[in-house]
Amino acid sequence: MGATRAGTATSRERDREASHVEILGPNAVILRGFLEHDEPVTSGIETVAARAPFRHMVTPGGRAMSVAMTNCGPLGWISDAQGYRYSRTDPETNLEWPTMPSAFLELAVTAAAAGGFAAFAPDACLINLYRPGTRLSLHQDKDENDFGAPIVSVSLGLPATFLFGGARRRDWPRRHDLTHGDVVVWGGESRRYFHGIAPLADGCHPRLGRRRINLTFRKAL
Ligand code: MD3
Ligand code: FE
Repeated sequence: MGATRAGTATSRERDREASHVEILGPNAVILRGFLEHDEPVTSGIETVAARAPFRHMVTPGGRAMSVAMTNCGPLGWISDAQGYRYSRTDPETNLEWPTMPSAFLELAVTAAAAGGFAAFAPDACLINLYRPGTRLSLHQDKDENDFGAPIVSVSLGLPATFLFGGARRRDWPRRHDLTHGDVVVWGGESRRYFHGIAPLADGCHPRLGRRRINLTFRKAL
């Protein structure tokens, strides 16, 4: 579409564009449809999960999380009775986490740059698996050391309602749909905001079936 028409584009015309940007909050942008070729990413997930299977981690309070998770990269986020933290090894196997597939790293770095963060160097990728009914309650991500680095998230499969609050738990969350191929870059103030995922609605995605998978790239150390 020509630049001269951009200002008058209808929503149907925007739908045909490869990708467009929506502002979510201070230094937070949704890059709609940023992921163009999902195959290298979905096959990367299979490779990672073959060595570090998805599992329901237990919160410090002793409850199994609704989301199933695994990790790749030098550091992986874990939760157990001792608390939340990053670990070099998978507590299920005592092996190092699988290497971050090159397609993951390239996606994270190019998305961060598109969102205004040059030279993003993630050392952790948390992979969340949602089935119909799975939810992630409002929380902050504060187990990372470097709050100057953004978090990049990639949504695959079934659509989800993302809940985006503010700096305080009582800040009423706004709702945003995240669908297959959307990439979000969270930096600045937004990096500390409360957020979550509403219970996943049932459906069947042509590529992923009855699942949603979310990758979050982080600089943990
Ligand atoms: C906003 N994951 O893994 S991705 C998480 O879809 C997490 O699985 C959700 O929240 C998911 O911690 C949401 C979007 C996201 C990720 C991290 C953020 C939004 C964020 C950190 C700070 C602010
Ligand atoms: Fe989070």
